[in-house]
Amino acid sequence: MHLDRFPRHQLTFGPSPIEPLKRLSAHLGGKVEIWAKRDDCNSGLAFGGNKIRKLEYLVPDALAQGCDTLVTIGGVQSNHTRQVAAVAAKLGLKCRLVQESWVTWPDAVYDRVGNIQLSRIMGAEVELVNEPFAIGIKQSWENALDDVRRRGGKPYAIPAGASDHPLGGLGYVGFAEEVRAQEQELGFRFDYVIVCSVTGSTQAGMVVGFAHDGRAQKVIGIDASAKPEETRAAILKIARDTAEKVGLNRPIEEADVVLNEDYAYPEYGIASAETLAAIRLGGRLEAMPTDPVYEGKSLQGLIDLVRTGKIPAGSRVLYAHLGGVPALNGYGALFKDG
Ligand code: 5PA
Repeated sequence: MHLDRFPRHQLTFGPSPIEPLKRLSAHLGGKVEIWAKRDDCNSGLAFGGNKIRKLEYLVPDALAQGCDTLVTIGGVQSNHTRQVAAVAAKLGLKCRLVQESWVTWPDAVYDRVGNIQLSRIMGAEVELVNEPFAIGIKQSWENALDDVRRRGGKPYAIPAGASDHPLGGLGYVGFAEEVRAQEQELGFRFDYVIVCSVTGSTQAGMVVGFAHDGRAQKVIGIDASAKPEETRAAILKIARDTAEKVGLNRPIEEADVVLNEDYAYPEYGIASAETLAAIRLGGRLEAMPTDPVYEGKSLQGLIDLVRTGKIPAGSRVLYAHLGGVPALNGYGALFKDG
């Protein structure tokens, strides 16, 4: 593999820490060792997260093209748009965000707090658009790109989640390389990696990165889109494109994309009672907050897979914590009693 062929603009602190979740492991019977890789605190840029790691590979392209405005899209409480706003501010670029009504949520301050508040504070131009959730290319985003051009700017187009972009899968190939180096120090290898998936490039990058040492199918995606066919297709496409880019020595097969659909209910952006229970458990046992849209669902998946023995006794499992905690502010009513 040749990840180092691609220029990388460092935005993370360096390798994100891996830590054991001892109280959670014990609570679930102590037969599976649960560890977390903390990409939720991988950067000082407005709380970091998985998009910062991806954007490290898009930024050199944006700068080389002489772009002056980063343009992207997400829901009202998108973590991705907040991280793009952060990167733009840090680099002295402008930022244009399309925030669609992907989630219908009644908290009165939903469009004032958390991610969207941070994006506004960092100077992004935020446009609220009344359109439903979908991970594909959206007209509203094309319109924003046109608008920047019309005003004489030079936009750099970043699709939802930085996923459907030629360089979008590279960051999480790097994640796998980082894990391999950390495993050397720990003196063991993880048997499974748990990752939340929606737009697909996080898992796609991991699939390619871990295919390098035969572990592609040990990357267990937990769908949070509730549109698993679209997410699965996105992961497969991005993984294949990325594998070719980095020169992986074997093709990516459909079976390499493992996506569990069991925890995305009732719908994208809405937490089930079981997701909320997982969020509380992570908070109470490990002081590790997770959000109701993404990481709470993958934490619920991890807990259930351990409890039901689908992750067998004796395994070591790595939970990739991808960030997203600022969105909790938009869901305050859910936790008013803890
Ligand atoms: C997101 C995505 P992928 O989109 O790469 O599959 O990652 C899923 C994911 N965890 C997992 C967190 C905290 C995430 O924010 N967020 C999107 C956003 O707009 O924030 C792209 C959907």
